[in-house]
Amino acid sequence: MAKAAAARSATPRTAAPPAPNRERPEEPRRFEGSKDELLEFYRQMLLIRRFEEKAGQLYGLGLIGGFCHLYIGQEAVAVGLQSALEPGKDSVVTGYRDHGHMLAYGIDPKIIMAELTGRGAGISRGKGGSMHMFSVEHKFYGGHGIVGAQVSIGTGLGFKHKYAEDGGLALVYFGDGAANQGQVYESFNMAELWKLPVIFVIENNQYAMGTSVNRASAEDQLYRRGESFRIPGLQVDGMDVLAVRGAAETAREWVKSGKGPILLELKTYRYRGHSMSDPAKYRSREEVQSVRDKSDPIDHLARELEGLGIKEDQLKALDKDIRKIVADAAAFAEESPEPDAKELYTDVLVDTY
Ligand SMILES: Cc1ncc(C[n+]2csc(CCOP(=O)(O)OP(=O)(O)O)c2C)c(N)n1
Ligand SMILES: [Mg+2]
Repeated sequence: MAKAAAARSATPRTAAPPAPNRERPEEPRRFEGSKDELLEFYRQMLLIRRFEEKAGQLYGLGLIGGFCHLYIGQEAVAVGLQSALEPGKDSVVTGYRDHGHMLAYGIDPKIIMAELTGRGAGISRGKGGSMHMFSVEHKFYGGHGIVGAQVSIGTGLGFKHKYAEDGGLALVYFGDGAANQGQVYESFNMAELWKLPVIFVIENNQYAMGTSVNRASAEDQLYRRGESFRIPGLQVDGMDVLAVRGAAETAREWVKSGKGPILLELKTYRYRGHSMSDPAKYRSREEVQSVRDKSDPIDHLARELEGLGIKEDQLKALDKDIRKIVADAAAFAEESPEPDAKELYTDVLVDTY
């Protein structure tokens, strides 16, 4: 006892002087793209929306089994961020709400829909389903069902880019709920210590299943979550694709110049339930409607395009084309055969290692 008390009293009472301040990135500027670039963002966001609506229908028809988490409302996040990356050079990893991220990479909607319906032509040969899609060719590393697990995997991807000196970065998405997981902070520590090229992105859609961010998070300004690791954070309007793209450029410059990781908090909203089986009793219809009316990312960009002289008819024609692409993807998925029985033992561990 006496020994312990002596040890305590030997502890210095004055705190060490604060470490020098970390350099901060400049405030990002809203992206000023050409008319064609903006139209492309619009097309990609609308493709994600229509694809997800169709996935919801197919789920209702019993054609999609297991879990299915839709991305409706959050389209500007994946499109704005990934448009600033180099596919095949930079890596991306995310959670189970992953269809939009794959579409934003230009991956064929047919093979994504075939994966959702568990067909052999799917991107994971029909064996991954909604939550576990990969494309090594695009350096898209999933698709993960364990909340927060992708953050340490993504930090490893960042380590690989630095170790191999291949000039790539890792874009690591996770949710507001995942932001309270312990492994996120172990990853932050290593990423900053080793100055890894990682953009950590919190997709703050306000809810983790039925729990609102304010109810579950002591610090609900999630962009500040890297502060004790000296990782700078920026809060971004995730419903404005041009603001997202601007922030993505700032973040890309930061990590590519060797300054270590950066954290972006994207404020967004999901219109549908957590997954297809969520009755969403924890929030009012009025709350959802009000976001749809005031902040919808696709409507937002449509108004911007109309200001640039694009006629409403042109946007309607684009919507028609996209509906056709999605209908074709659904037909392809329905017509494709299920995986061959011999696939049962491929890509899975069937032995000890
Ligand atoms: C380690 C772990 N704990 C709990 C779950 C169950 N679970 C699945 S999704 C989820 C909520 C995550 O919310 P958030 O990170 O905000 O992502 P969002 O669904 O909003 O995209 C929970 C608790 C899980 N899959 N893994
Ligand atoms: Mg969430």
